[in-house]
Amino acid sequence: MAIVNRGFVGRRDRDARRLPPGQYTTLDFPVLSAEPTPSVPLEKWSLAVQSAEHRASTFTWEQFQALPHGEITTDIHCVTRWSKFATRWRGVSFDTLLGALPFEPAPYVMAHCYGGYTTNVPLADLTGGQGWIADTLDGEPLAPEHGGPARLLVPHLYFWKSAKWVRRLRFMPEDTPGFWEERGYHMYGDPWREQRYS
Ligand SMILES: Nc1nc2c(c(=O)[nH]1)N[C@H]1C(S)=C(S)[C@@H](COP(=O)(O)O)O[C@H]1N2
Ligand SMILES: [Mo]
Repeated sequence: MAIVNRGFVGRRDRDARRLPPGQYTTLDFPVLSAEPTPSVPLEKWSLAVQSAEHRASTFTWEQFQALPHGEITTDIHCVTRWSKFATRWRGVSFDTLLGALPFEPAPYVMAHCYGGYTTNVPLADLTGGQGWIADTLDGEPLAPEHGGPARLLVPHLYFWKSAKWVRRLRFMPEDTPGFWEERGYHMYGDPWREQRYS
């Protein structure tokens, strides 16, 4: 009896520890977009990476697909309080992307999206397997409403940092607010410290 009971409590404990403060878990996948879903044909899609000195490297869809891809299964946490456990993504890690650049990165990144959305993330939060350009979710090409063809994925920060429809990554010497950050969201957005608003 005691053992069974402890096992049950243990699992609930583990889930509780997995959930940042003020969040609840959801099984479906809500769509949150400030703008209409842009339609980007793959032959027109590109990802530009821009240095702080305005040098740029541009990847076509084909070139992006040729970069080594990896998989990550991770929990995600939206500032509107839903969290979703164990989402399975495939994409190019920032480590891989940085290795393909002919210039040195700067300490902050602004992600610019088709549709105009922007968000800022420190480079230190994108390296070491933490940041991805994801193009696949649960084994399927990333659906347009969830950011397809490709989106940023930075799952240890609130999900507004995971910019959908990413088209340009711009390195910056200083941290500068993006779309929601200019409207009062936190500059960093750590769900474990409930950094929702500044
Ligand atoms: N381009 C763009 N990216 C975005 C957003 C947006 O409005 N536009 N919303 C952000 C927010 S607030 C969240 S919670 C997630 C939602 O992603 P989902 O719609 O795939 O759940 O995308 C983030 N990335
Ligand atoms: Mo969000």
